[in-house]
Amino acid sequence: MKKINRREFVVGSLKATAATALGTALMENAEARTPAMEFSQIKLPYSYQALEPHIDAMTMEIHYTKHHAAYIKNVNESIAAEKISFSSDKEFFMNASKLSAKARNNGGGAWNHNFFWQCMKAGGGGAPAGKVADALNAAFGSMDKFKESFGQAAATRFGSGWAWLVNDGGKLKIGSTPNQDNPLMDVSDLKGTPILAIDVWEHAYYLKYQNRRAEYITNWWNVVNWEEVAKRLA
Ligand code: MN3
Repeated sequence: MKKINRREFVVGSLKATAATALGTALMENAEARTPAMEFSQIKLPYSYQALEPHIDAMTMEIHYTKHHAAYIKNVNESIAAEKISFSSDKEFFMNASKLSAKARNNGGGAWNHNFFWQCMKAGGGGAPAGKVADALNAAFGSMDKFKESFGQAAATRFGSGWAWLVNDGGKLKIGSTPNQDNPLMDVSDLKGTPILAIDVWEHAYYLKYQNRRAEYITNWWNVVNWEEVAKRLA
């Protein structure tokens, strides 16, 4: 390991201080110009390769850097252009029926993917432990039945969309939404707080699975992040 001499240390500290001051100034400046609300893309919690072989690196990279990034950019454009001002994502989605198609579709796309990335992890899958297993068994009869219903919702969503596990006022429910709609939207038939979701747009699986959506869904269980599900159920 390289030993840092005193002079280098002092110079390094000064640089860090200057950078902090500059960062604060930039932040204050940005705040003054920022619209009332803004969506941002979370940092992917793992590498593009991390979910191999179930989800390939190329799909992850395109999905994150092209599709998701575009939803973020487009919804923020809409928010600025249409002067949309809500205090939270939740309020934004509760008013989805009043939004333009661009704001609704891209807002959904922005939020849904941030949620989706966290539904997965490297070395995920397996059987959930403790209270997650208890909750799913109680609501759906067994883990197998839960997976079957959720898989069915994902497989039968016609065209592009999402399948969800939601908590609707203390009751766990499974359903799906078209396009980039989500269960937080007032326009959605399925309502509740999202607990788990799978993206069944073709862009989520086509490079590896082509038209075989069912195979993608089956393999997707191998990357599910049950710890995250546990946090959301808490
Ligand atoms: Mn997608």
